[in-house]
Amino acid sequence: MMIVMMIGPAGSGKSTLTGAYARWLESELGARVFKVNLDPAAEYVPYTPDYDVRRVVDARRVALEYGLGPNGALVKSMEILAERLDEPVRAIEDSGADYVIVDTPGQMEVFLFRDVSVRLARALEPVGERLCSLFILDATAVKEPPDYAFQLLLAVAASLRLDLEVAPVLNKADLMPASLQATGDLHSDYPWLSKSLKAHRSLYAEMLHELTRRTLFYAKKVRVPRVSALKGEGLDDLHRLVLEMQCACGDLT
Ligand SMILES: Nc1nc2c(ncn2[C@@H]2O[C@H](COP(=O)(O)OP(=O)(O)OP(=O)(O)O)[C@@H](O)[C@H]2O)c(=O)[nH]1
Ligand SMILES: [Mg+2]
Repeated sequence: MMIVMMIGPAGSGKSTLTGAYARWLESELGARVFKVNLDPAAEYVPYTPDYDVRRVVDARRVALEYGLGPNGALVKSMEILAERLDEPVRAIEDSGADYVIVDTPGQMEVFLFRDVSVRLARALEPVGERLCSLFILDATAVKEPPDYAFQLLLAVAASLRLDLEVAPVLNKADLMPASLQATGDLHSDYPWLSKSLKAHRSLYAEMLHELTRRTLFYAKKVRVPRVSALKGEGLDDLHRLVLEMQCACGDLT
C-alpha cells in the first residue's frame, strides 16, 4: 500500500488533484484507490471520499458547540482530530487498497505546522509500504514572485516539519503562460527568482530573497511535474514521481 498525502496552500488544488489522480490510477492501472478527506471544514469535496473525517469532527458543528468563528473552529477541530487519529488510521489500514490518497485541510498552517500532521505522519508510516507527500504549488502564484517564493519555502519547511519525503507538484499548469520560466524546484528557479525579488524593491521581497538563498541548503533538487488537476493532464509524470519516492532511491531529479 502506497500512501500519498496531499498538502499545500489553500485553493492550490489538493482536492481536485486527489480526485483526478485517483481516477487516473483506477483507469490506467486498474489500482484500488482509497480516498480520504481529512478536511473537517470542507463544504464541497470534488470526489466521493471512502473515509470522511467530517463523520468524526465537523468544523461547522464544532463552531456552534464551542461558540467559535471559522478559524477557531478549525483549530479546535484539529485538536479533536489529533486525539482521534486512530479512526482514520484504522480505516486506511483496513482498506487493503493499493493506493491511499489523503486530502488535507485548506488552512495549511493549522494542519501542517501543528502537532496533528506530525502525529498523523508517524501513525501512517507503519501502515503503508511507503508514505510520501506531495506539496501542491499553485502555478498562478508564479506571476507574483514573492508569493511564489513563499510557496517554495513552505514546501521545504513542510518536508522538514513532517520529516517525510515531500515532493513539489506545480498544479494549474493550464493557467500558466508558456513564457513563465518557473519549474517548482527551488534550485532551478533560484537564478530568475533572485533577480525578480531584487527588482521588486520591497522589504518583504528582500526578506524572501535572503530566506530563499539560505533555504537552498535544506532543499533537495527535484524534477517537478507540471499538472492540471482540472484537465487531468500531467498525471503520468506525477505518477512517475510517486513511484520514484516509493523506491526511496533518494534521487528525484
Ligand atoms: N484552472 C485550473 N483550476 C484548478 C486546477 N486545480 C484546481 N483548480 C480549481 O482551483 C479551485 C480550488 O481547488 P481545490 O481542489 O478545491 O483546492 P484545495 O487546495 O483543495 O482547496 P482548499 O481545500 O479549500 O484549500 C477550484 O475552483 C478548482 O476547480 C487546475 O489544474 N487548473
Ligand atoms: Mg480541499
